[in-house]
Amino acid sequence: MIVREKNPVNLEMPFGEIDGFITPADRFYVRCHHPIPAIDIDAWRLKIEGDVESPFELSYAELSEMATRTITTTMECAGNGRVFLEPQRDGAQWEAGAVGTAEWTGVPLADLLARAGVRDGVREVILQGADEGEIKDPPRPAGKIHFARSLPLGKANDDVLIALRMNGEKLSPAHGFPARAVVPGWYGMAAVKWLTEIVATREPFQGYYQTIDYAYWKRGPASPVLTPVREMRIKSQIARPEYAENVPAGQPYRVHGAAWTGGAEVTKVEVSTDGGTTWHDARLVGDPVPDAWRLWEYEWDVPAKPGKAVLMARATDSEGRTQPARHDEDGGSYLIHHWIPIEVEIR
Ligand SMILES: Nc1nc2c(c(=O)[nH]1)N[C@H]1C(S)=C(S)[C@@H](COP(=O)(O)O)O[C@H]1N2
Ligand SMILES: [Mo]
Repeated sequence: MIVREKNPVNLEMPFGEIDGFITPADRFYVRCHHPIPAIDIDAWRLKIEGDVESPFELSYAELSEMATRTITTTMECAGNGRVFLEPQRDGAQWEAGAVGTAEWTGVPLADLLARAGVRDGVREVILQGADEGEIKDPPRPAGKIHFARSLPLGKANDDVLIALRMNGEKLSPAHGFPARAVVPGWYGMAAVKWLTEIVATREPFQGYYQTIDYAYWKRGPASPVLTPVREMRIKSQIARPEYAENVPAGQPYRVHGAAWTGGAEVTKVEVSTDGGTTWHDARLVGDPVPDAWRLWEYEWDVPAKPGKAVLMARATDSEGRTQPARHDEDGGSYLIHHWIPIEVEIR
């Protein structure tokens, strides 16, 4: 793993090394805003409260006894690929490895909300984690705050899991033990780790991590509106060749990578080996899995003449959405899904 920050711990997988559909837990990127909280599992409780008929709390044993569902989803940090932005932006300088696909097992959030009895008029469900810390740069609230995000009630009741297991094993501390949210089709910041509180609310939640942080400017009929980052944008990444790799001249080379999107299916991946002038269809590998990435490959006939080449990949989904040629500045340092040029050396 590549260490982007030591404390709080932030690790990315060298994306060039993906070798399968499922990302093993110890190769799955780690994104933490605060130190990993020390959790005493006997004292830990998950509270379901707010605007509900009967608030309640569960111990780890009680939560583990509930009926579970297992889903395979891709999770990408909304800042994945930030290092490719020009000019350079503040924040963790992720390359392409702040993304992974895992099999998650957990209790549907809808079941917990049904048991609590959500009152009429509730619009959002806030998820809060046990981790806390002070924000460095203004604007910021005073003192320590917890990591928290909200979901619209419709999404919360649709397909969100309170996951207890990742790839069949108990969650590791870095990935949110004892329980974390998994929010299919959304960027990773929605997948709150070390969950302690689930709060139903009538008001749109305006917490730090969906206003000051993890928000973008959405265009509408009037002035741009600051909007929480939510659904993942259509994106493809080249795993190999890697940036600055030496590619043997005059031989076939298997260009490969992965592509994903939020709430739709990847239907096409194209590859350019001439800096975006011409594009060729890549082969989509395996069968589509909802809300999970699709691996792809393309056999490149590498020219016999040595020199530089610029590779790019671009994906299209079943909603007809495709990747833009350039980064959308309204996304700030998030939603990075433009064609990312991979320069290689043919030798
Ligand atoms: N409590 C808590 N949950 C959190 C975070 C955090 O810092 N604290 N980081 C979020 C972000 S930004 C991402 S991308 C994902 C990363 O999950 P992972 O570390 O298991 O890959 O967790 C999300 N959940
Ligand atoms: Mo993230």
